Formats: sequence, structure tokens, C-alpha cells
Amino acid sequence: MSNKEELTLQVDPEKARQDMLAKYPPKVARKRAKQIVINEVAEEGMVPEVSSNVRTIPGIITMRGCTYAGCKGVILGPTRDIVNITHGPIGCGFYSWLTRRNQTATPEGGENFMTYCFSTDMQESDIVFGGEKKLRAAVKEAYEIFHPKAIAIFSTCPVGLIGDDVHAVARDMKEELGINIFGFSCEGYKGVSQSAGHHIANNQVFKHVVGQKDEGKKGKYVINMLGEYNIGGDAFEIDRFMEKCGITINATFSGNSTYDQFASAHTADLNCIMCHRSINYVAEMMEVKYGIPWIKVNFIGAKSSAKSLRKIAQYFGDKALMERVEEVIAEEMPAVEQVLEEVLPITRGKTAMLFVGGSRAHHYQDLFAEMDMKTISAGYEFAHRDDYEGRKVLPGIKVDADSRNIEELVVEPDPERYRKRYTAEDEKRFAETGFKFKDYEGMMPEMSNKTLIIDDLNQYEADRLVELYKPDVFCAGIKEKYSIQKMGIPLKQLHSYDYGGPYAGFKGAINFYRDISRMVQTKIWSKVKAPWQKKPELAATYAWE
Ligand code: CFM
Repeated sequence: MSNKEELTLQVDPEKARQDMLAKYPPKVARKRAKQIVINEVAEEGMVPEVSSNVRTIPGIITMRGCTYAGCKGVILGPTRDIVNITHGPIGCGFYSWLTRRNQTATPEGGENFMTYCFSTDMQESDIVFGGEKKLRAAVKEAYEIFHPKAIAIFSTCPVGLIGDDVHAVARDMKEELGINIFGFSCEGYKGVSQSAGHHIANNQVFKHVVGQKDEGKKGKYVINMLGEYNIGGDAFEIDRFMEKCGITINATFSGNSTYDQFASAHTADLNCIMCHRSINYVAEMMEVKYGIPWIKVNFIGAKSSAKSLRKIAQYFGDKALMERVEEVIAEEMPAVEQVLEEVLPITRGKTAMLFVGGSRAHHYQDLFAEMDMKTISAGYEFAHRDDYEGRKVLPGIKVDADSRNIEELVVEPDPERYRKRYTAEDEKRFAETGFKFKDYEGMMPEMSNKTLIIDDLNQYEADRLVELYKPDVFCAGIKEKYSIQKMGIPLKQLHSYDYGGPYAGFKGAINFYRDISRMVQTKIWSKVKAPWQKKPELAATYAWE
């Protein structure tokens, strides 16, 4: 029996599902039917299976990005002191340059290469005769001008097609220049989405950087924050209250991060995972090699932030830390509650839809719940079944040819540096209090019954969803923003925050409450009419109409 609330929607979700599928040719409809699911939470958080991490059908206008984007942009992009060279045509480098709002705070005298765009600018002749020579020259030139600690090389589609060996170039140049240089086989087509790029990035950072420096940050409670990318300054807010609690963040993967942070990541005592989709690989590998356990946290939402802080304190099991964490929560919450009181009369009962990436469609539901708003439909662009249904389904996930394409590193305990982080006594305490490691329950078990779960939503389906349900706010990205707003519904960008933020932690929750309350009470989008809607100059019908 499910004890989940059942949402009453103005359109029966099964009807909406059939409506969306009706337009497709039978083969496409069969495939999409497995990716459009009505939520039903059974005992032990069991939910229906969602087909995900599968290829987008050609012709469909997907929200997804490419493997190169996931590797170069998402994981390595926010690290300020590594020179990131895109080996490929200039478009790949140029269009991935500073388009994500991952902020960084460079200390006096520190290096920040994030504002530069490094590319080998491949030409037709390089495609015909090979681009390795040009790549070597680019690495050398970047080294001579900037003298960075490390250089990373990212492969774009043509590099894989013509067979340039970026790893051989990296090895040779590393020897020649004496700094750490490593390459990524993250050609855009390498996987079905940017998700493959995350995995490739995790592998190479683990292989080439983690463990290079044995001195990490000093502190009583030292953690790494994994899967936090400092969009709109989120990491700065997390740093603020962590510091107040006396918790030291040794390395962040990779918001506001540096090469040295990655290199010394193996010295921390706990890995906290924010975005499970993009970073669980490196957490798993650090656990096997160095003995660092990992837990899932979420600092999106004030209550969720408090819960995650308590979880970290519980791990260390230190009374002083637990008390300090309670003090900090007590200090932070009054301001949050005051704003919540202001916005609740506006937001209560309003509806939201979230279609974002591989973790935010889940995390941001906590903020909406705090505002007493209902999430009526949600989905990821590129997450896997474990992000929807929870890690309990991991053993049952079939590895298809596309996933087999991505290397799985064989990792073994480090003979010298493996160190178990907790005692047998701690273990007893964990068992007694039900403290869970390596646990992510996924998005669906936390959602109401009858909500629509849609993987890899496309433009056609987004339009239909909005027409059918008219949510009070639609959360997605820049590709969706204007088409949805033209339909009269406000759209909140949850990738870039529409130039706003931070939205993480306590202060972030306040920012979010205010921004959303403004958006859901404005009527402006429903009043705006395009010129051709007011006075059509041309009228036509489609052949099938
Ligand atoms: Fe993780 Fe991200 Fe996300 Fe992601 Fe992204 Fe992003 Fe995202 Mo855009 S790493 S999965 S690949 S939380 S860039 S910071 S907002 S799609 S939901």
C-alpha cells in the first residue's frame, strides 16, 4: 500500500500521456511510452520503471547536450587553474566558453584561466592530415604563456572520427614540459548525452589527479563536497555555513575548485554527494582506493540543508559538532521562516513542473514543497534509472552498448594510503541509528502518486504539457524559456538561475522563495501577445489537420 498523497489533476495523467504519444509514429510512440510514466509509490519506495539513459530518437528536439559538454563544461569547467584546451573546430570551444554560471573566487595572486577560451581551431586540412601536431603546438604555446600547474585536453567529435591520439600527445607533452597533462576521449557522440562525459571526466581526474598531493586542508571535520558546481554562487553560501559549523571543505568537485583540491581529495574523511548523477563514480572509486565513505546530501532547500548538516554531524558522531550544527540551524532559520511567511499566501497551492539535467529536477522540489507548491510533473534530461527510482535498482540495470562504450576503471585499495575512516564502535552506532552510506533513494519515491514522470522531455511534449496543465511555473533551461513564456507561463531557469542565485543553503532558499513568489503572481506572460497572434498575416493548416 502506498501512503503517498495522490494529486488530483485537472487532466487525468493517463489521458495526458496518451495525448502526448498520439502524435508519434508507432515505433517512436512505443519507445516514448517507456519514458513517460505515471508515478505510483509502493512499499519500500518501489516505483514504476522509467526507461532512461537511452538514445534520443533522431528528429526529436531534445533538451540534452553532448558528451564533450558534460566533460569539459560540467565537470572540469569550474576549476580555475587548469588550462582546458578543446581539440576541435572552434565552434565547440567558443560555444562552451563561459556559458555556464559556475563562479569562482580567485585569491590574491591566484590563477584563473576560466575567462579564456583555448582551442586548437581545427581546419579541414587538420581533419584530412591529422591534428596531433597542432595539438602539441597548442599545449606548448599555452604552457609558455601561462605556466599552469596542469593542462587538460578535450576531444570533440572529429578527433574521434579521424583517430587523433590525445592521450599520446598528453603523455609526451607531460614528459617534455614537466607539468601534469592529461586528455579526455569525450567526443560529443561518445554517449547518449552529457552523462557519458561526466563519467569520462570522473575517470580521468581520478586516474591523473586525485592522490597527487598528500597534504590536504587541516581541520577536525574534513569533508569533500562532490557534485556541487557553484552555479550562481551556491558553493559560497555552502562554504559560509559550513565554516560557521566548523566543518572544513577540503575539495569541491568542482565548484570554485583548484587543481590542488582534486590532488589532495583523498585526504578527507567523508565525501558528501550533492549531484549524484554527475559524480558518484569518483566517490565510489575514492572509497575503494582510499577508504573514504560517501553519503548523499542536499543543500537545496532550508530544511534539506538542516537535514544534511545533521547527517554530516551524525557521521562524525562528535557531541560538540552536533551541538554547533543545531546552533547554526537555529541562527539561520528565523530569517528563512520570516520570508516564507511573507510568500506562503502567494505560493500556497500553486503548481510547478521541473525538467532539468540529472539532479535538480529532484532537489528543487524540496524548495517548492517548503513554499507549499505542488510539483505535478518532473523529469531529467539525461539521468539514469537510479536517479529516478533509487540505487536499489542498480543491480537490475542492463548495460547497453552505449554505456559499455565508457571505460569502467578497475580500482584497488592503495597499499599505503587506504585508511578506514571509522571504528567498529562507530559502525555499531551507525547501525543503531539507521545511518545510511552510499544511499540515494531517487526522485520518484519522494513524489506524489499520479504525478507525470517524463525522461528526456522534448519540445513537442513540453508544449502539450503546458497546454494541458497550465502550471504556475515551469522550470527548465534557456532552450525552453521563450517558447514556454510565449504560451503565457513563467519559466525559471534552473541551470543558470536567470542571472539570480545563490539558491543553495539558507540564504539561497530566501532568494528562491522571493524569486518564485514574484514569478507566480505576475500576470505579464499571459497578457503578452506576439504581433502575429493579434493580427495574423498568413493563415494555413497543416496537411494532417
Ligand atoms: Fe548535476 Fe549540475 Fe544537474 Fe549536471 Fe548540467 Fe548544471 Fe543541471 Mo545544467 S552537474 S546533473 S550536467 S546538478 S549544467 S550544475 S544545471 S544540466 S541538473
